[in-house]
Amino acid sequence: MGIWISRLFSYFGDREARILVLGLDNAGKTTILYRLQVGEVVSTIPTIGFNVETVTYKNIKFQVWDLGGQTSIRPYWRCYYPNTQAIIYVVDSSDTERIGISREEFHAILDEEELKDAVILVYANKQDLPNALSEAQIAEAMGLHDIKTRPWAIFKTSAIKGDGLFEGLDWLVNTLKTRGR
Ligand SMILES: Nc1nc2c(ncn2[C@@H]2O[C@H](COP(=O)(O)OP(=O)(O)O)[C@@H](O)[C@H]2O)c(=O)[nH]1
Ligand SMILES: [Mg+2]
Repeated sequence: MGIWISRLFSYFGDREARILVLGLDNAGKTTILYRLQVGEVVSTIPTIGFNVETVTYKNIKFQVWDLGGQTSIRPYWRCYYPNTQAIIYVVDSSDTERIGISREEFHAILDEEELKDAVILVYANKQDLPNALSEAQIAEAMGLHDIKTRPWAIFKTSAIKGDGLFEGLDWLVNTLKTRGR
């Protein structure tokens, strides 16, 4: 387990905190969740019909689900919004065909009132693939520069190799600490 998680914990103290790991299916979210090595990944399929994976470290919950697809289940996503301090948004950098959909889903999440204070960390994942778009191309395609009201950053990652993930988390922890909320 990395030093970042204990730093994150020391920052939150005994406050409840949630970090959402979101993106289209196949982006690499589940792979990342395991890579973080925070603890046991628990998968639940609520009656509502969408799968949520959760890893808990003390009072900090990391929760993962796939965006896109059925619109009827979306209202239920709100159950997972309270106390969300950060969103880790994962993009498959090689999936140029669906980058527009990923952008739409991303901005819909950014527009959620309950998530408006969450810090945004974007992983431009699958950088090991030869056809992967660069970090700058992903930033452009995702409209990251339109985000004016809260901290955001993009990191290039390969969840398979383990590259870039912890650099991103370091940024996240430092940013949360600087904000002091
Ligand atoms: N080449 C490559 N494949 C990856 C990377 N991250 C995830 N994958 C693969 O992409 C597929 C989907 O990953 P998964 O974590 O299940 O995506 P999820 O649907 O977002 O949870 C799997 O076959 C992973 O092994 C990466 O950084 N590089
Ligand atoms: Mg998954």
